[in-house]
Amino acid sequence: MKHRSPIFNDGPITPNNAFFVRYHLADVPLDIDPDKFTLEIKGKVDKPLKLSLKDIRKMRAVEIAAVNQCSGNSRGFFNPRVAGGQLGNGAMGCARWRGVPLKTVLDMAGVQAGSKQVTFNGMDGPVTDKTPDFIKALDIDHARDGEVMLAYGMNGEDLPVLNGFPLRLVVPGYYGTYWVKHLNEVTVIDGVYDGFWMKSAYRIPDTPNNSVEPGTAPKSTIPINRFTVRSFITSVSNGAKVKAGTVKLRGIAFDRGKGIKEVAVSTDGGKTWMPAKLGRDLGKYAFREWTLPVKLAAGPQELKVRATSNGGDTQPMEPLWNPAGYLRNVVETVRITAA
Ligand SMILES: Nc1nc2c(c(=O)[nH]1)N[C@H]1C(S)=C(S)[C@@H](COP(=O)(O)O)O[C@H]1N2
Ligand SMILES: [Mo]
Repeated sequence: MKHRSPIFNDGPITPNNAFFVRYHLADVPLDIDPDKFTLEIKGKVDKPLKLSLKDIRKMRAVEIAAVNQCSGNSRGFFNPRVAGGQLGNGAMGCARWRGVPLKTVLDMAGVQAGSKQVTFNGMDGPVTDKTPDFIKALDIDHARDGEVMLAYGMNGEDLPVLNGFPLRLVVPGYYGTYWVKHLNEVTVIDGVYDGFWMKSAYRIPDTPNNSVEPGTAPKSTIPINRFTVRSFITSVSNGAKVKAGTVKLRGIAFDRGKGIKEVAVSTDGGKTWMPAKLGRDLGKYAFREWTLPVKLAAGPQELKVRATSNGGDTQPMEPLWNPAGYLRNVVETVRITAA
């Protein structure tokens, strides 16, 4: 079938060779020697560490299925338009990540009292000295929550080179910007990190729904953090032609980590909604599959899908707006023709 999403219609796990790739800096390390690679844990710790990949692989491993989504996923649909990569809906994916909890190595190093944040730096670098290095930060309690992970495995394989080989941060429920790739430097600090990629970039309005009147600037901002709840129809896409009668729709939903409570579908422009059947549950951070057979009469059809999380969050019928084009989660509409 032509009009469906080949990446996301194949179950809740996104294959490694179909997973999106995103970088800020041009100097991407393509030939890291895993035998020479080291991860440094330093800063406000009692015992600074230098761990080899072997050291890390020897520690007790954990696995989690979690969605990685770029903050700017779907930015290209913003109206009025905003600056930045005009992404469609493909800058997201769900994988089984394998590695060790960040907490394990932080505990080994011994975080000192009064520490406030942990910063993360990878091996890629800027090509000019005017570009700030890509460094991200998490609050110390978040970094030690046992879920934030140093991952070396993705869907049963080593991390692909462009997804962060040999080690990346996995921050379940949080936007991809925090999922630092080729991670080799973890620094515990006693202040709030004020580098460019935290202080100036990746900020959202400090308002209800983190949105502002379209075209206006927020008075104050906060660092982007957890995902908004989203859902997609993956079995048909805009422009598809289907046979009139019963059509089995399917798709995916995900949220910030509460898990999906309900997915509903409308075939009448949002007047009435039918609950879909939820599929395999791979955990509260993963894509959740859904299916629903609907009856479609001959003619143009407008299909809508809306998810609600266990936290009670749901998707707006009208898009919210912010100047950086983040957090998009309007109810998606797919227009098809039944004949
Ligand atoms: N070292 C490094 N890590 C990085 C980035 C980067 O530019 N450099 N970009 C981040 C952003 S913005 C996103 S969306 C994710 C994308 O992860 P992926 O390329 O594995 O899909 O990586 C994050 N980790
Ligand atoms: Mo991103």
